[in-house]
Amino acid sequence: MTVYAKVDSLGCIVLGSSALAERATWVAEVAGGSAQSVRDVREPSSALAERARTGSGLLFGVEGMVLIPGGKVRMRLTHQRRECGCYPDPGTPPEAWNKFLTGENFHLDLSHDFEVEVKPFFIDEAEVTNAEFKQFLDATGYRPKQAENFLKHWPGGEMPVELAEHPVVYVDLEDARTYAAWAGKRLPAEAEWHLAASGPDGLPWPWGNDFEAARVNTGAGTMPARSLPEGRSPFGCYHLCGNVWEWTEPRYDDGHTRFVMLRGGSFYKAEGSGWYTPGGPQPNTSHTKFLLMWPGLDRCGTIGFRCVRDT
Ligand SMILES: [Ca+2]
Repeated sequence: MTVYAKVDSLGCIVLGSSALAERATWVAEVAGGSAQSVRDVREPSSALAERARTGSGLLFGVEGMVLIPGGKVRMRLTHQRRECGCYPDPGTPPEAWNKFLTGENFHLDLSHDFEVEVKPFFIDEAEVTNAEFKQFLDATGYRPKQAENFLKHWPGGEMPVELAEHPVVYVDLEDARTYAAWAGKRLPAEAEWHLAASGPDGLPWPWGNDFEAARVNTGAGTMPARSLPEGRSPFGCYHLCGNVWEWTEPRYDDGHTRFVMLRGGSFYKAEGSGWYTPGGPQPNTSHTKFLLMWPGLDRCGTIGFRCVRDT
């Protein structure tokens, strides 16, 4: 395991309070250094600017991952109810699912505001790529029991070379979980993903307070997972907003539906109707309830994932 300990990289974490300064100190201690630079994340340090310019370099983490200090994560989120809630939802207990199948109740926006305590963890700086997923397949021979639409974007089961560095898609929750376990990782809890995307200041977008189209994938397909460095999160992660939606844990089951909360949005924006899933890049204040039905349907060209690892 490669541990990177560039103390000056701390400049991109933060921070405006003593509690956050303590996190920075903790990060430095874990990395074997000491906190020397504490700045506001909205004004990136020269180190971060350099990393953003070159698209390279790591914060404190295992290779390809960044360290996220633990702490309380404030989950201020909104989503469309879509058949009951996503829990915790005040007034929407799982057993009341049949009151929310039609009409206003079905389409109602639900807002959450609660806190979750998370432990420190590492998170992939980028979505898992097709090349990385191919390594997993080559090493394990993995094939899902229900293979419908599995890697549908790989003609004849062969990874298109031009997509090697793009996020892998057409993988369901179990495919992603299996990859993560092989890599010695796991999928992120939603609160972990949320913290990685919004930073300690709870930013509405990974880079700041306002949407900026130049920082996200607005094209007609996926982009390389390590592109658009100007859209990186406070901790240096790529494409937490957009490119492809990302699986989070846990999988919920309220007796009526099984579902997973997806985060970040994708390049794709359906037009012409109301849809279960919102289109385009999504802010950190939004998540969506993705109903699980069948692996073949759960595998989509707009859903990928990244992994986390405990410290
Ligand atoms: Ca993404």
